[in-house]
Amino acid sequence: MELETSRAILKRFFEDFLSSLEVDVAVVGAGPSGLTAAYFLARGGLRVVVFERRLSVGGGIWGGGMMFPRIVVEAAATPILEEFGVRFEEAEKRGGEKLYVADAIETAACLCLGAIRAGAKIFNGMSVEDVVVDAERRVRGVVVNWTAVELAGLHVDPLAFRSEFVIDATGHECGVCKLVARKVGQLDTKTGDVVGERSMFARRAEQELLENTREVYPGLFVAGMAANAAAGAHRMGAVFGGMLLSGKKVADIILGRLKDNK
Ligand code: 48H
Repeated sequence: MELETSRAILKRFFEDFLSSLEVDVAVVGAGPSGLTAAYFLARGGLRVVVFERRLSVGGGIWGGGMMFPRIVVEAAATPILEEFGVRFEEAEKRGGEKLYVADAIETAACLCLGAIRAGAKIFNGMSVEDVVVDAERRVRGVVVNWTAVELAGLHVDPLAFRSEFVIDATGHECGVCKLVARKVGQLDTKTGDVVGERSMFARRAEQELLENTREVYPGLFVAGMAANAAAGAHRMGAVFGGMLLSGKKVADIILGRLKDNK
Protein backbone atom coordinates (compact mmCIF):
# COMPACT_ATOMS: atom_id res chain seq x y z
CA MET A 1 0.00 0.00 0.00
CA GLU A 2 2.86 2.39 0.83
CA LEU A 3 4.31 2.42 -2.67
CA GLU A 4 0.91 2.69 -4.32
CA THR A 5 0.14 5.73 -2.16
CA SER A 6 3.40 7.40 -3.15
CA ARG A 7 2.89 6.56 -6.82
CA ALA A 8 -0.72 7.81 -6.86
CA ILE A 9 0.23 11.12 -5.21
CA LEU A 10 3.30 11.78 -7.36
CA LYS A 11 1.63 10.78 -10.64
CA ARG A 12 -1.48 12.89 -10.08
CA PHE A 13 0.48 15.85 -8.74
CA PHE A 14 2.95 15.94 -11.63
CA GLU A 15 0.18 15.63 -14.22
CA ASP A 16 -1.41 18.76 -12.75
CA PHE A 17 1.93 20.53 -12.29
CA LEU A 18 3.05 19.84 -15.87
CA SER A 19 -0.29 20.92 -17.30
CA SER A 20 0.21 24.26 -15.49
CA LEU A 21 3.60 25.07 -16.99
CA GLU A 22 2.01 27.08 -19.81
CA VAL A 23 -1.26 28.79 -19.02
CA ASP A 24 -3.29 31.87 -19.88
CA VAL A 25 -3.17 33.41 -16.42
CA ALA A 26 -0.97 32.90 -13.35
CA VAL A 27 -2.55 34.24 -10.17
CA VAL A 28 -0.21 34.98 -7.27
CA GLY A 29 -2.01 34.61 -3.95
CA ALA A 30 -5.15 32.63 -3.06
CA GLY A 31 -6.90 35.26 -0.98
CA PRO A 32 -10.47 36.39 -1.78
CA SER A 33 -9.46 38.48 -4.81
CA GLY A 34 -7.16 35.81 -6.27
CA LEU A 35 -9.69 32.99 -5.81
CA THR A 36 -12.52 35.07 -7.28
CA ALA A 37 -10.37 36.02 -10.27
CA ALA A 38 -9.33 32.38 -10.76
CA TYR A 39 -12.95 31.26 -10.66
CA PHE A 40 -14.23 33.73 -13.26
CA LEU A 41 -11.21 33.24 -15.53
CA ALA A 42 -11.50 29.45 -15.44
CA ARG A 43 -15.25 29.61 -15.92
CA GLY A 44 -14.56 31.80 -18.96
CA GLY A 45 -12.58 28.92 -20.45
CA LEU A 46 -9.03 30.04 -19.66
CA ARG A 47 -6.21 27.91 -18.26
CA VAL A 48 -5.48 29.29 -14.80
CA VAL A 49 -2.89 28.46 -12.18
CA VAL A 50 -2.84 29.89 -8.65
CA PHE A 51 0.26 29.84 -6.45
CA GLU A 52 -0.25 30.29 -2.72
CA ARG A 53 2.62 30.78 -0.29
CA ARG A 54 0.85 29.27 2.70
CA LEU A 55 -0.59 25.78 3.07
CA SER A 56 -4.06 27.23 3.61
CA VAL A 57 -5.86 29.13 0.88
CA GLY A 58 -8.22 32.01 1.63
CA GLY A 59 -5.66 34.63 2.67
CA GLY A 60 -7.09 37.16 5.08
CA ILE A 61 -10.67 35.87 5.01
CA TRP A 62 -10.19 33.33 7.79
CA GLY A 63 -9.55 35.97 10.43
CA GLY A 64 -12.69 38.00 9.57
CA GLY A 65 -12.44 41.19 11.63
CA MET A 66 -9.95 40.95 14.51
CA MET A 67 -10.29 37.15 14.45
CA PHE A 68 -14.07 37.24 14.79
CA PRO A 69 -14.71 35.03 11.74
CA ARG A 70 -17.44 37.01 10.03
CA ILE A 71 -17.03 39.32 7.04
CA VAL A 72 -19.06 42.23 5.70
CA VAL A 73 -19.91 42.91 2.06
CA GLU A 74 -21.90 45.62 0.32
CA ALA A 75 -25.01 44.95 -1.77
CA ALA A 76 -23.02 45.16 -5.02
CA ALA A 77 -20.99 42.10 -4.05
CA THR A 78 -23.83 39.84 -2.90
CA PRO A 79 -24.36 38.36 -6.41
CA ILE A 80 -20.79 37.06 -6.20
CA LEU A 81 -21.47 35.44 -2.83
CA GLU A 82 -24.58 33.86 -4.39
CA GLU A 83 -22.56 32.63 -7.35
CA PHE A 84 -20.25 30.77 -4.94
CA GLY A 85 -23.14 29.53 -2.77
CA VAL A 86 -22.10 31.56 0.30
CA ARG A 87 -25.02 32.35 2.60
CA PHE A 88 -25.34 35.86 3.99
CA GLU A 89 -27.78 38.05 5.86
CA GLU A 90 -28.50 41.72 6.15
CA ALA A 91 -26.56 43.42 8.93
CA GLU A 92 -28.31 45.75 11.33
CA LYS A 93 -28.70 49.07 9.56
CA ARG A 94 -27.81 52.31 11.29
CA GLY A 95 -28.03 54.81 8.48
CA GLY A 96 -25.88 54.66 5.40
CA GLU A 97 -25.86 51.83 2.90
CA LYS A 98 -27.10 48.27 3.35
CA LEU A 99 -24.41 45.87 4.48
CA TYR A 100 -24.46 42.08 4.57
CA VAL A 101 -22.62 39.69 6.84
CA ALA A 102 -21.30 36.21 6.02
CA ASP A 103 -19.35 33.49 7.79
CA ALA A 104 -15.65 33.91 7.01
CA ILE A 105 -14.95 30.18 7.10
CA GLU A 106 -17.86 29.37 4.79
CA THR A 107 -16.70 32.14 2.43
CA ALA A 108 -13.10 30.87 2.29
CA ALA A 109 -14.26 27.29 1.72
CA CYS A 110 -16.79 28.22 -0.99
CA LEU A 111 -14.34 30.47 -2.89
CA CYS A 112 -11.73 27.75 -2.86
CA LEU A 113 -14.14 25.02 -3.94
CA GLY A 114 -15.61 27.27 -6.63
CA ALA A 115 -12.23 28.09 -8.14
CA ILE A 116 -11.14 24.44 -8.18
CA ARG A 117 -14.44 23.16 -9.59
CA ALA A 118 -14.31 25.84 -12.30
CA GLY A 119 -10.98 24.33 -13.39
CA ALA A 120 -8.30 26.52 -11.80
CA LYS A 121 -5.28 24.61 -10.52
CA ILE A 122 -4.17 25.74 -7.06
CA PHE A 123 -0.70 24.94 -5.76
CA ASN A 124 -0.16 25.68 -2.09
CA GLY A 125 3.07 25.92 -0.13
CA MET A 126 4.70 27.61 -3.12
CA SER A 127 5.91 31.20 -3.34
CA VAL A 128 6.35 33.35 -6.39
CA GLU A 129 9.79 34.88 -6.02
CA ASP A 130 10.24 36.50 -9.44
CA VAL A 131 8.66 37.00 -12.86
CA VAL A 132 9.66 35.88 -16.35
CA VAL A 133 10.11 38.68 -18.90
CA ASP A 134 10.45 38.61 -22.69
CA ALA A 135 12.69 40.61 -25.07
CA GLU A 136 10.32 43.63 -24.82
CA ARG A 137 10.48 43.37 -21.02
CA ARG A 138 6.82 42.39 -20.88
CA VAL A 139 5.90 40.10 -17.97
CA ARG A 140 5.39 36.58 -19.34
CA GLY A 141 5.13 34.32 -16.34
CA VAL A 142 6.21 33.62 -12.80
CA VAL A 143 9.18 32.06 -11.04
CA VAL A 144 8.24 29.69 -8.24
CA ASN A 145 9.90 27.97 -5.34
CA TRP A 146 8.74 26.00 -2.31
CA THR A 147 7.87 28.25 0.62
CA ALA A 148 9.84 25.80 2.77
CA VAL A 149 12.96 26.61 0.75
CA GLU A 150 12.33 30.33 1.26
CA LEU A 151 11.80 29.86 5.02
CA ALA A 152 14.88 27.69 5.45
CA GLY A 153 16.97 30.19 3.54
CA LEU A 154 18.31 27.41 1.30
CA HIS A 155 19.93 28.17 -2.03
CA VAL A 156 17.69 26.21 -4.41
CA ASP A 157 17.02 27.50 -7.91
CA PRO A 158 13.35 27.96 -8.75
CA LEU A 159 11.21 26.80 -11.69
CA ALA A 160 9.49 29.04 -14.24
CA PHE A 161 5.86 28.98 -15.42
CA ARG A 162 4.79 30.77 -18.56
CA SER A 163 1.55 32.73 -18.75
CA GLU A 164 0.01 35.34 -21.00
CA PHE A 165 -0.90 37.42 -17.94
CA VAL A 166 0.08 37.52 -14.27
CA ILE A 167 -2.18 38.83 -11.51
CA ASP A 168 -0.62 40.19 -8.33
CA ALA A 169 -3.22 39.21 -5.70
CA THR A 170 -0.74 39.11 -2.82
CA GLY A 171 -2.74 41.46 -0.58
CA HIS A 172 -1.14 44.20 1.53
CA GLU A 173 2.32 42.96 0.56
CA CYS A 174 1.85 43.74 -3.16
CA GLY A 175 4.92 41.56 -3.63
CA VAL A 176 4.93 40.97 -7.38
CA CYS A 177 4.52 44.66 -8.18
CA LYS A 178 7.37 45.49 -5.79
CA LEU A 179 9.75 43.10 -7.45
CA VAL A 180 8.75 44.20 -10.96
CA ALA A 181 9.33 47.85 -10.01
CA ARG A 182 12.73 46.92 -8.58
CA LYS A 183 13.94 44.53 -11.26
CA VAL A 184 12.00 45.10 -14.48
CA GLY A 185 10.65 48.61 -14.98
CA GLN A 186 8.46 51.42 -13.76
CA LEU A 187 4.86 50.64 -12.82
CA ASP A 188 1.98 52.71 -14.11
CA THR A 189 1.50 54.44 -10.74
CA LYS A 190 2.15 57.95 -9.41
CA THR A 191 5.70 57.09 -8.40
CA GLY A 192 6.51 54.29 -10.84
CA ASP A 193 6.77 52.03 -7.78
CA VAL A 194 4.34 50.62 -5.20
CA VAL A 195 3.07 53.78 -3.51
CA GLY A 196 1.90 52.01 -0.31
CA GLU A 197 -1.55 51.88 1.27
CA ARG A 198 -3.13 54.70 3.27
CA SER A 199 -5.09 54.63 6.53
CA MET A 200 -8.59 53.27 6.89
CA PHE A 201 -11.45 54.97 5.06
CA ALA A 202 -13.68 52.03 4.18
CA ARG A 203 -16.16 53.56 1.75
CA ARG A 204 -13.53 55.41 -0.23
CA ALA A 205 -11.18 52.42 -0.18
CA GLU A 206 -13.86 50.20 -1.70
CA GLN A 207 -14.44 52.68 -4.56
CA GLU A 208 -10.72 53.15 -5.12
CA LEU A 209 -10.18 49.42 -5.22
CA LEU A 210 -12.20 48.98 -8.39
CA GLU A 211 -10.49 51.93 -10.09
CA ASN A 212 -7.10 50.52 -9.09
CA THR A 213 -7.80 47.01 -10.38
CA ARG A 214 -5.96 47.14 -13.71
CA GLU A 215 -2.80 46.44 -15.64
CA VAL A 216 0.06 48.21 -13.86
CA TYR A 217 2.87 46.96 -16.07
CA PRO A 218 2.66 45.21 -19.46
CA GLY A 219 1.45 41.69 -18.70
CA LEU A 220 0.98 42.37 -14.96
CA PHE A 221 -2.41 43.07 -13.42
CA VAL A 222 -3.17 43.90 -9.84
CA ALA A 223 -6.26 42.90 -7.83
CA GLY A 224 -7.50 43.03 -4.25
CA MET A 225 -5.63 44.84 -1.48
CA ALA A 226 -2.51 44.84 -3.66
CA ALA A 227 -4.33 47.18 -6.06
CA ASN A 228 -4.83 49.79 -3.34
CA ALA A 229 -1.31 49.30 -2.00
CA ALA A 230 0.17 49.80 -5.48
CA ALA A 231 -1.83 52.97 -6.08
CA GLY A 232 -1.47 54.53 -2.62
CA ALA A 233 -5.17 54.18 -1.76
CA HIS A 234 -6.95 53.50 1.53
CA ARG A 235 -7.64 50.30 3.46
CA MET A 236 -11.13 49.15 4.42
CA GLY A 237 -10.86 46.73 7.35
CA ALA A 238 -13.02 43.62 7.29
CA VAL A 239 -15.16 44.74 4.34
CA PHE A 240 -14.61 42.10 1.66
CA GLY A 241 -17.05 43.14 -1.09
CA GLY A 242 -14.37 45.08 -2.92
CA MET A 243 -12.04 42.05 -2.91
CA LEU A 244 -14.68 39.93 -4.64
CA LEU A 245 -15.59 42.68 -7.12
CA SER A 246 -11.92 43.35 -7.83
CA GLY A 247 -11.33 39.65 -8.56
CA LYS A 248 -14.26 39.63 -10.96
CA LYS A 249 -13.17 42.88 -12.58
CA VAL A 250 -9.63 41.70 -13.29
CA ALA A 251 -11.04 38.48 -14.76
CA ASP A 252 -13.42 40.43 -17.00
CA ILE A 253 -10.60 42.69 -18.26
CA ILE A 254 -8.33 39.73 -19.05
CA LEU A 255 -11.13 37.74 -20.69
CA GLY A 256 -11.85 40.79 -22.86
CA ARG A 257 -8.18 41.22 -23.75
CA LEU A 258 -7.73 37.61 -24.77
CA LYS A 259 -10.91 37.71 -26.84
CA ASP A 260 -9.61 40.84 -28.64
CA ASN A 261 -6.27 39.10 -29.34
CA LYS A 262 -8.01 36.16 -31.07
C1 48H B 1 2.50 33.18 -3.36
C2 48H B 1 1.70 34.80 -1.92
C3 48H B 1 2.85 35.58 -2.14
C4 48H B 1 3.84 35.08 -3.03
C5 48H B 1 1.59 36.64 -0.73
O1 48H B 1 -4.06 39.03 1.84
P1 48H B 1 -5.04 38.35 0.97
O2 48H B 1 -6.30 37.88 1.60
O3 48H B 1 -5.32 39.30 -0.29
P2 48H B 1 -6.65 39.91 -0.97
O4 48H B 1 -6.23 41.17 -1.58
O5 48H B 1 -7.31 38.91 -1.80
O6 48H B 1 -7.61 40.22 0.26
C6 48H B 1 -7.26 41.19 1.19
C7 48H B 1 -7.96 40.95 2.50
O7 48H B 1 -7.67 39.65 3.00
C8 48H B 1 -7.48 41.98 3.47
O8 48H B 1 -6.35 41.83 3.93
C9 48H B 1 -8.26 43.14 3.76
C10 48H B 1 -9.65 43.27 3.26
N1 48H B 1 -7.69 44.07 4.47
C11 48H B 1 -8.21 45.36 4.74
C12 48H B 1 -7.46 46.03 5.86
O9 48H B 1 -7.79 47.20 6.12
O10 48H B 1 -6.55 45.43 6.48
O11 48H B 1 -4.36 37.08 0.29
C13 48H B 1 -3.11 37.20 -0.32
C14 48H B 1 -2.51 35.81 -0.42
C15 48H B 1 -2.12 35.26 0.97
O12 48H B 1 -2.72 34.01 1.15
C16 48H B 1 -0.61 35.17 0.90
O13 48H B 1 -0.08 34.06 1.59
C17 48H B 1 -0.37 35.04 -0.59
O14 48H B 1 -1.34 35.90 -1.18
N2 48H B 1 0.94 35.49 -1.05
N3 48H B 1 1.51 33.62 -2.52
N4 48H B 1 3.62 33.88 -3.63
N5 48H B 1 4.96 35.77 -3.30
N6 48H B 1 2.74 36.72 -1.39
